[in-house]
Amino acid sequence: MKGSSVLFASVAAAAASVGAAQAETWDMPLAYPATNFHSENAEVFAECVREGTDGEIDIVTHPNGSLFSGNDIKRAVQTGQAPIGERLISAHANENPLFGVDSIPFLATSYEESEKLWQAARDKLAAELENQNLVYVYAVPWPPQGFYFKKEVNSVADMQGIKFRAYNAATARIAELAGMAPVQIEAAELSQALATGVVESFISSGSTGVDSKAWESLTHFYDVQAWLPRNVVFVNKDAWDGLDEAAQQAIATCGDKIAAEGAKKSEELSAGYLKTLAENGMTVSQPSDQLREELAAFGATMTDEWLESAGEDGKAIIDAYRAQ
Ligand code: PCA
Repeated sequence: MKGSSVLFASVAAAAASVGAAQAETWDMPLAYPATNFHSENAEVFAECVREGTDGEIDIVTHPNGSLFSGNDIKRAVQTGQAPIGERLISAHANENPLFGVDSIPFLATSYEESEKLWQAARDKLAAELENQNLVYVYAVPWPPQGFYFKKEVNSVADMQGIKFRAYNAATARIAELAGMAPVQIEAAELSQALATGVVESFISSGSTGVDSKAWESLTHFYDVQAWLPRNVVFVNKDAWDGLDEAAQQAIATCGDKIAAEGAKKSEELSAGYLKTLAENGMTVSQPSDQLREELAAFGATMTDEWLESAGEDGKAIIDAYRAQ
């Protein structure tokens, strides 16, 4: 990959300098399966860019962590090993708390709220990505996050000691607050981790529960709707700067289109995933009042912690969100 992207950068620079259109293949690493709706959106985006640039940019998606594993995608794009990629942005909250704005429990729990929060946060996130040599293109929310267990769980006391799969700092923190043992695992490895008992519970969308066939190992899903985390698509800034303005505009326009369509699709598919879990034998239900209250208290704690860590920018985002 490294060799071809270096070649790519020099070809793009040469093309820009003579003002000629040059067909380029852009490999796009994705972390989730080809059949996942995010991966399907990326395909639609690629087609849109192909059309919008008259074939100048040919984006080829590589789903399921096949080119770079989820955890390596952001760095790969920052360093130019891949010109474009998609990543669950909250997985990088340890680099900058702003990247975790979409995973603050119970702050924004519906598609409408998630959209408002993102409107309030997007420019600041894009600026931080730019500091990291990345150009923001689009983001799409996952369906609301709920808990998967292999037994009935009605309170935090019922969670004690359970091995819990985490995918970002917030999910690890919830485990800690609940007395569970967090293990960081990519979605692509989740089925295996469940089957071998490395983990026995997790929090995620119905989408990932279906992708992972959670019913093969687990029995209960609690639809707590804790937050709607986002996948963000970004371009390496040097690759971006090597494009002419028309190509940049075409990519940005496609990004806006896919962001809108992707959010709609996520919402439309949401209930169907839970139905699939139930059809495969899982008990899909609302949390008990006690569990709901205990989780809400975690949410309050974690909102305070996030505001503490995210400083002025974080406060400005939450204030702007709450003022809407
Ligand atoms: N699926 C991803 C992130 C959030 C979601 O719904 C995962 O579990 O890795």
